[in-house]
Amino acid sequence: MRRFLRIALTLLGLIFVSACGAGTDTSGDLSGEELTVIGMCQVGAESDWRVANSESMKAVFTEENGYRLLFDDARQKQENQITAIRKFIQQQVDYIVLMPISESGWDSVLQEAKEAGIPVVLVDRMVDVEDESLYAAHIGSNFWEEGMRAAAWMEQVFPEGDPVRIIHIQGTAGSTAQLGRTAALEEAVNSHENWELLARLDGDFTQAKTYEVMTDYLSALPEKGDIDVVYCENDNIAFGALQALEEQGYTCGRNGVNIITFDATRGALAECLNGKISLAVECNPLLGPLAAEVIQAMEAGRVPEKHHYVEEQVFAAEDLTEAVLESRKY
Ligand code: GYE
Repeated sequence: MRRFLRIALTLLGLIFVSACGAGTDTSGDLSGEELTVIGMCQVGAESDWRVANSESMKAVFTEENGYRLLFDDARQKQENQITAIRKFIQQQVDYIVLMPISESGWDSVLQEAKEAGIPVVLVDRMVDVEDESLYAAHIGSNFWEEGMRAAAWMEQVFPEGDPVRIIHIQGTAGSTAQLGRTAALEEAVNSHENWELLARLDGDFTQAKTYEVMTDYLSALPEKGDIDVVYCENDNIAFGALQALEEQGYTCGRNGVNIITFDATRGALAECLNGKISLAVECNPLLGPLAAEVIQAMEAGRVPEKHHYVEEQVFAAEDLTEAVLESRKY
């Protein structure tokens, strides 16, 4: 309906503009577009999960499916995401899909989108805003629950009372994935007297950063450390940690340092199958179809449910099979 009005207004505008003899529109205004225009603000390409997530979005929001997708890669910077949202508002897109890098700092720009009448769909992470009406829906994972699954596995494999010495490597500070997975580990450590947090490092969800901080940490130890678990907040952190640990002479796996990871992308499942990663907790990046469903519901005039969570499972090295790895889509 809104699009129909926009088309009519744009046509009127065009008649007016050509009557005045000036035919060029430099505003980038897409309000007359017949396809549903989606302005997408992606975090970046920091991880395998993120790349799979972007691909899933691009695969559903195609012209054949009736969409024009304007995809913005913020290169891991919130200010770039905010600039992209403002540009999409100016262009009068039909919907904004936002993967917010962190939870805070969204009130004003989302208010601007609301005032422009553009619904915002959050994908993956959440925003921390006073007014829930600033976003139409959220689609993603329950990161705290993912962390609790990892803690439950630790409880099951480490004999009660034995020391469990843990290194915790966090993802991007202030992101929902970091906050949830960290909160779960903190709760678990606090409720087990024999679990000890040796160090907390910042891996920013990337392999390169983690390799660097983990190498620094391990090489500063006076002697080889007794490490039972490295709790990695995503697969790329796990890859960086594994690389650093092996280089410093540690054995990873059920009889050495147990790497726990989140995402369970193909690369991590392969390391799990070969025994170097002990546990991979799934976080599903293939959120494109669900995002399209929510947008279709709004197009049909329905109010979508506010929160949509996806089903996820865990893969332990001991029961992972080649067949599961083969069938992995991301
Ligand atoms: O775990 C990580 C990515 O927010 C779920 O961000 C996402 C996380 C994912 O970079 O790999």
